[in-house]
Order: sequence, then structure tokens, then C-alpha cells
Amino acid sequence: MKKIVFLSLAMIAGMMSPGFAAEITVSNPVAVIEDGGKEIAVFMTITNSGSDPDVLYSAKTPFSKDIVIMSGKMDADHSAAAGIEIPAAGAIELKDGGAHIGLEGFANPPKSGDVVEVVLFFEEAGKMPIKATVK
Ligand SMILES: [Cu+2]
Repeated sequence: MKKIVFLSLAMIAGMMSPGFAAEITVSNPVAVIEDGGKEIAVFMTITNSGSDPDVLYSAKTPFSKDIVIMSGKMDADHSAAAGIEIPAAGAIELKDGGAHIGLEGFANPPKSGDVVEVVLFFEEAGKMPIKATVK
């Protein structure tokens, strides 16, 4: 019995050891109301301190009906991106005029001070929950 417990712990330790070569951190998340309240754009800096690139490929939120990773600035033809690559030992800034996470379809009109919870999904680093306060 003791041996089985030991093996289980070893397996857990193995899963938690640095198997991921991408190490993602998200900083300065902020949410901005756009398009007269029809969209919230979430901006942030995503840093990869690992030795392999990673890809932000999806996002989920309970705050709105739809959430999309958008590749370009807010204009008529800004469109959904398949994903955003975060280079190894590099960083990507989602910022005004560039890529952002777009939320649409709100139960109530968003307002300043609302806290938007988003879960980001990375190919290597897995899922990462963040919170952004609406400016
Ligand atoms: Cu957008």
C-alpha cells in the first residue's frame, strides 16, 4: 500500500514538473467600451518567458454572449483571428489600434467599473483566467 501511494505522488510530481516550454504571464488587463456600447475590447500584455512559442487560440467569458480574438484595430473590417502567436522569450501587446479580445452581446449595457472575467486558452500553457475592469 505504501508503495502505491509513493508511485502516485511521483506521477503527480511528474505532471507538475516543467514540461511546458512556454511560460505565459498576462499583465495590465483592461477593458474598454467600444462602438457605442456594442463591444468591449480587452487589452493586455502577454509575455512568454519560455523557450518555445505559444498560441492564444481561444477565450471564454460569462460576461457576454460572444467573445472573439480579433487581429486588427477597431474598424469596419476588423476580423476574428485564428490565434495570436506569442514568440519564445517575447511579448505581445493587445492594445488600442491593434489586436484585442472582443466581447459582444451583453445582458445589460456594460458600464465603467464592471469586472470582466475572461479565460484565455493557450496551446502550450493551457488555460489562464484573467479579470479586466471596464474603464
Ligand atoms: Cu473588436
